[in-house]
Amino acid sequence: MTATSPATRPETAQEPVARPLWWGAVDGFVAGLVTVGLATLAAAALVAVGQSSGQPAPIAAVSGAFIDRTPPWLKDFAVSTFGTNDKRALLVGTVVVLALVCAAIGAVAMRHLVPALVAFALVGVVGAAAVMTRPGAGPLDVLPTVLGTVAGLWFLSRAAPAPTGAAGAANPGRRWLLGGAVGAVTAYLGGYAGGGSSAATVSRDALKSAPVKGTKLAIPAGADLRIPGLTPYIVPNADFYRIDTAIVVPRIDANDWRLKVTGMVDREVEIDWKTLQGKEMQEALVTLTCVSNEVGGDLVGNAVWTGWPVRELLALAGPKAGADMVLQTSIDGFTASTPLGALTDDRNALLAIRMNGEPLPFEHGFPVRVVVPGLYGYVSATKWVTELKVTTYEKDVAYWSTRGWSATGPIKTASRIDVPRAGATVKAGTVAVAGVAWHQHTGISKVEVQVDQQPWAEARLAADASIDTWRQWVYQWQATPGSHELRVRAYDAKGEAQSPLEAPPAPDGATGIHVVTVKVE
Ligand SMILES: Nc1nc2c(c(=O)[nH]1)N[C@H]1C(S)=C(S)[C@@H](COP(=O)(O)O)O[C@H]1N2
Ligand SMILES: [Mo]
Repeated sequence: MTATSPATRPETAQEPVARPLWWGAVDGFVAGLVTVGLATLAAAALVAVGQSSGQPAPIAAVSGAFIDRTPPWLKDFAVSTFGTNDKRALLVGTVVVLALVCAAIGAVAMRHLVPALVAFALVGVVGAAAVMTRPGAGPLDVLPTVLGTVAGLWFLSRAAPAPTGAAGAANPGRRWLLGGAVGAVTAYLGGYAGGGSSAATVSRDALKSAPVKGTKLAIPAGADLRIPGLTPYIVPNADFYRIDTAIVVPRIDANDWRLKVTGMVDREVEIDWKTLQGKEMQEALVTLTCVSNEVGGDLVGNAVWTGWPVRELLALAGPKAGADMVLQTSIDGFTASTPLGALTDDRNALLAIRMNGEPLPFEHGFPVRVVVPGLYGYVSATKWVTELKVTTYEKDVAYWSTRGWSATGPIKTASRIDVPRAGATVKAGTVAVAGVAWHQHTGISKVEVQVDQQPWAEARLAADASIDTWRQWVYQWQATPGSHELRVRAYDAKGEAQSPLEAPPAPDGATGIHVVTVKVE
């Protein structure tokens, strides 16, 4: 008989079994890794074979569920602390918390195996619950998390000492190495495969070479002052700010994309990618702004958008009298409440498919997003849009409006100094003070700069390309040595000055004057 036979047990049991607590913690951690790895890989497989349109990977699902339950103040804190990395920070946070919980369970398992296994299973149930409450979740979505959890339980029960103390005491290094390798490799493969659906990339690449049907836009030469340090008039896609609640950027195969118009309409209509391609496209310059932008902040950007006017699609459906809002829905569950009027009047509200001539980047909504001049992004600029429900403000409430933000989101007049930067040191003499000012769909008529307590002086405005975009401005300042405060204020095309009152972004956009302090030598 071999060493595993009952006859030899007493022999092994006589060895002193001194298992330090951290052994158990490592076992718990590795069990968690095995669970997450297998679940992530299985989730990627489920998506790859087209059996899931939800978020079957548990880590992403838990983070996503967390975001959707985040109070506005915490969201503001996350955006201001981590900027556009807020999602990565949340994913890392989720993983760290899970790792600690698993380690604790592993430590408990050394003494009390059954309660530890129950606790581990409960963690799995939390993951499964998050997965099943994600938008678009189907019954099969639960499988990856169940599979992973069962594997983790098995690992943990194997790691725990046998009643005699023999099995668990032997060779933990090998067990950790094997479990760790399985967990890490499957997590890596799952993350890799889940990150990019190749069909989506192929459909996006196909649009690169497709001809654009419609009119080309002419941008006046003088719209960009080309001053070093001044944000370019048109922001390149790679530098464009990004704000969304998607933990994993949706990668949609354009050929699977459909947009439905529902609700208070004469007839529901649906449009697919091929039909949209055949439409007469329009190019429009529109500056997007986030309501969370602080005074002087950079959550604003200008791009050329190519798309089909939303009003033409809505006209096919025929909105009924009494409707005053369109509830836009995205594949990721995000919703936006847009005033119906802004989508049916003559402004350039587009179902955009291109950004600065390129197919929309996945991060910015490929295959189709909405862009509406004059409204903050959270009430208008739905990425990965899938449904437009014609309705009323009384009946429906959108994603951020249930979280304390205003239901309608007209953009406020604002201005920003880009150069010199706050805290910069410049040479005495003529210094170009320059920046941007915006009030989309109204336009900017005047910008003024104030140095210290001197009278406000008029800046020179760059050429006006559209009332829907920001406008660059420059003021030639005769700088004298010392420390100076520079202020800017803008007037919209109606002659109204921006509000000097300091207000935070919530609930409907920040106001106040941007001030920078610079040193002159
Ligand atoms: N699907 C989806 N669309 C969305 C959001 C989102 O969270 N999900 N965020 C909105 C917000 S708050 C803003 S400011 C803009 C930002 O667009 P961008 O990321 O392309 O700059 O997208 C809007 N569209
Ligand atoms: Mo936003």
